[in-house]
Amino acid sequence: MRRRSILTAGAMALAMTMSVQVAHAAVIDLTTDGSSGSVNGALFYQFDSIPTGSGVIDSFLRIQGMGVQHGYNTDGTIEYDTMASFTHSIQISDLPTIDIGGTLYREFMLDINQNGEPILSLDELRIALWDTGNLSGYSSIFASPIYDLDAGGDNWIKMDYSLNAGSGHGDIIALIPDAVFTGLESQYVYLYSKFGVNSVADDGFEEWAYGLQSPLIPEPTTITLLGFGALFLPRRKRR
Ligand SMILES: [Ca+2]
Ligand SMILES: [Ca+2]
Ligand SMILES: [Ca+2]
Repeated sequence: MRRRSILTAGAMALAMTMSVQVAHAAVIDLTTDGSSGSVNGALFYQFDSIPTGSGVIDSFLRIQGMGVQHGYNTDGTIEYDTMASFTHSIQISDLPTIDIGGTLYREFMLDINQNGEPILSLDELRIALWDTGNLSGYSSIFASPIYDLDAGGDNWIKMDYSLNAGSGHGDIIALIPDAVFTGLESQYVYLYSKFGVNSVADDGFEEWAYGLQSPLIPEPTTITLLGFGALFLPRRKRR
């Protein structure tokens, strides 16, 4: 009897924890130099990725609009605010990996371009896999993404264009756990993103890319020094 009540209390505590997680909504503030944050296992990092020229990165998705804008990469018919130039399919094998704290991640770079309103929100980010690279019509694969920024709550990422202003400067590094990229390396990677809901988009395009030769972010030891360490090291208690 006593044991049963303990189990029930444990189950209730677990249920409460789960409900808190479901209701959890986070704002990852990347508006200071070198700031970072984590959502649903992915790491987001404010970082000046230069150079961003051809031969260094492959830009695979450009989105441009005013206010709210969204789109995804495909070799098929482009939709929404996706720009035809540069947008194309990519495969898992294209994405460089980086080991951080014993966990392997796949790296994406985001280059934002704003003018009158430097603060821009990344409100939705979904990554999905498929066997072919030319899906159109906002395929149902996005209903079963391997990564969803909004899984468990309406999360968003706050970014500041002015930190890395000017052409050729990437702004955000997104590291998605390699473990979610299940299946063959030849599988196609679809990235859907929406900007401007919490802070409006203006001016130039937003562009997703990956490093052609290696990850764009520095070696893990350097990353720790720059700030990722805060995610892995226990905080000191104040006395
Ligand atoms: Ca930029
Ligand atoms: Ca959101
Ligand atoms: Ca823009």
